Amino acid sequence: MGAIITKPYFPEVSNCIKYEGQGSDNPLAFKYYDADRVVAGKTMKQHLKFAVAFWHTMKGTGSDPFGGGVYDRPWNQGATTLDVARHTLDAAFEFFGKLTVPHWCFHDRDIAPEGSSIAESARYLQEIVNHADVLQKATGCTLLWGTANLFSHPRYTHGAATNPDPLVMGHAAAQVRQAIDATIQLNGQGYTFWGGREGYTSLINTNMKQEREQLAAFLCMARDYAHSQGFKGALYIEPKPGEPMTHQYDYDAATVLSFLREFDLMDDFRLNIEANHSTLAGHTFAHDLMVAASAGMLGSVDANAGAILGWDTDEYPTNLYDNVWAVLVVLKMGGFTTGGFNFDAKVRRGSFDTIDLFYGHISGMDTLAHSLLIADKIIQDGEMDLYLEARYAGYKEGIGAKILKGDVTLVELEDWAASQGEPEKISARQELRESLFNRYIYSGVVK
Ligand code: XUL
Ligand code: CO
Repeated sequence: MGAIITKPYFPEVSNCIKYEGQGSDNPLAFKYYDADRVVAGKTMKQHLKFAVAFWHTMKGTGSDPFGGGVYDRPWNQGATTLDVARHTLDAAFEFFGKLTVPHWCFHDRDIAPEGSSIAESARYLQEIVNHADVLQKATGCTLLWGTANLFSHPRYTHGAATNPDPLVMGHAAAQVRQAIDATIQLNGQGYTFWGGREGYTSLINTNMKQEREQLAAFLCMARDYAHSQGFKGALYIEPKPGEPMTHQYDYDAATVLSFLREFDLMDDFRLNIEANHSTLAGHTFAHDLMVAASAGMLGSVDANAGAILGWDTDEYPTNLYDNVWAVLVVLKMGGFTTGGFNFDAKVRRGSFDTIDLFYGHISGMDTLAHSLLIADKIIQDGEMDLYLEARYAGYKEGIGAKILKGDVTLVELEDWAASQGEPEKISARQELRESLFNRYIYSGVVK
């Protein structure tokens, strides 16, 4: 990582965070994330492709549904809103450098203020993107993905692309057009569409069929624009089941895949799966990742964790079990290409200090690095794969293989079953499998 080029907004951390190993009791050191350590043919840095989310880290205020902001951030100062934006970006790149993350992610309205017209907003964004360009070149930290905030402004209350008023979609088009340009200028590897308010609260006033068609039409326009500008990165849809709307059109991975198939968009979009969104949809994180990966559609991951509160609490990932599964799915699909692990996570309301931002990210990075070592060990040992192969062996040859090839009729299958009699009752050994899996988790597998 390049030199720190701004005044220190984080004086409590004077140097870059280093790997000190499991024996270290330094809270400002990595215990597992050793960026250059090679695992399964790539460095940890290349596998995990960590990104910091600008919105939570730099713009988070600690507000919740019961109270407003509580943090005093030293970068929240300046004569104009553009000055504040510049200082916030300087502070962000100081943070990225000290944390040694290779990437970051932003929404247009996180990094630049909204103007009083489309043209003024575009000017503000361009100024700030030019500044980000300089900071990226100076530090080596680059954009994982960009996006547009199509949910905070009051005009988006009834949705952006799914709004009954095409003028609202027009404003969304302006933001997405400008945010795609910003992503291209900053060499972003991807561009994300999270639905925001694309959903509804009641069918009593909603034409669901048309709203979904509007959304598809909007995504087509955005895709065509990105391609016309030579954008080579990936376009992602990020599923989420509810919040802010009661019913979100991008409920979960399976719903998004079906939407993309319905509107013939499978070749143009991939999925960005977020842990806390999967659990809000009633799934595990691993389930949604597996649904996306099985369809060859897993693009990137928003790493975080939910709590029992029942809303999107966006905590840092600290749970080895869930994250070993996540890394397993990523390794088995051959790793990320354009995507990575973006920490869509924030410090708790009571974690007032800027140093808490370091503790949160260090903890998340170590959890995923540790998970990488364990997932690699599971794959190397091959025991889990052997078990799965044995369990599905009936489909490897004979009638099973013919079924998968589509070479058997229903009647032929009936005749075969009649000749075989009752199937054996074979235990799925779930309890044994769980205990074997835990051996990997608890052995720690490091050194
Ligand atoms: C909202 C969420 C967003 C997206 C980007 O729950 O996850 O921050 O990741 O718009
Ligand atoms: Co997210």
